[in-house]
Amino acid sequence: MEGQHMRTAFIAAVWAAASVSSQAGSIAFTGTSVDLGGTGFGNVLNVLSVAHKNTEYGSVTWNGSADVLGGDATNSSKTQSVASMQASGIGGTNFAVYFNGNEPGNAPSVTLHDFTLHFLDSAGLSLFDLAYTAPVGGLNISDFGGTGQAGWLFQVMLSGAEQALFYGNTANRLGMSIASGQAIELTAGGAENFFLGPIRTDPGPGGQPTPEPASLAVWGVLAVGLVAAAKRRQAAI
Ligand SMILES: [Ca+2]
Ligand SMILES: [Ca+2]
Repeated sequence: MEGQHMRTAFIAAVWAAASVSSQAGSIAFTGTSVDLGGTGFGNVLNVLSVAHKNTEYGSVTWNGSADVLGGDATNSSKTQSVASMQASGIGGTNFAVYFNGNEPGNAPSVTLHDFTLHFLDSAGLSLFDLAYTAPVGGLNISDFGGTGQAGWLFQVMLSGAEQALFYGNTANRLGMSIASGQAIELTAGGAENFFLGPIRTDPGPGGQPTPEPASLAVWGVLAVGLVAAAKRRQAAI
């Protein structure tokens, strides 16, 4: 009887933990860049553009009637909170943030740290935030392609509750921020830009998708075969 109680309590605890974790979504770096096929920023859903030499941070939120820009996000034509994202094909977990750097050829990389997406209602009040947490030392990224034409893909995975809350009203808006303590490093040249869209899979200029397990297995079999062949050759000598 006591065992039964303990098992029930254990199941309840696991269920509670699972319920809590299902409340919060996450943002993941996919390690791939994709070709957006654009010719500039006129045909992407811009959210944040930051430009500053050496380090960059900044933010865009919504106060109920206008965007509020902060830090190095001074370009109001490329920094704007976004409403009606569903019209651009974003929905469910089919939701990406694309990072499109703009760096000179002699210093092509930047180091990206944490950033936060702000899910807001039409009055600018917070529905919830979702943060991307970079690995220790940040993500060193290069190979950006043209501005507005390519981007490194971060997948935004909203929980079911977050999807219902955010997509439930097309007047809800998305803002974004990079805190000063999480500034992008090694920046030069033109602005670094973040824009939104559905998930794409066509590889961009730096887009080297990590090998899938199936193709890794093929390489593994090939390697084993080559080693075996080398041993046979050695034995024959
Ligand atoms: Ca650089
Ligand atoms: Ca730059």
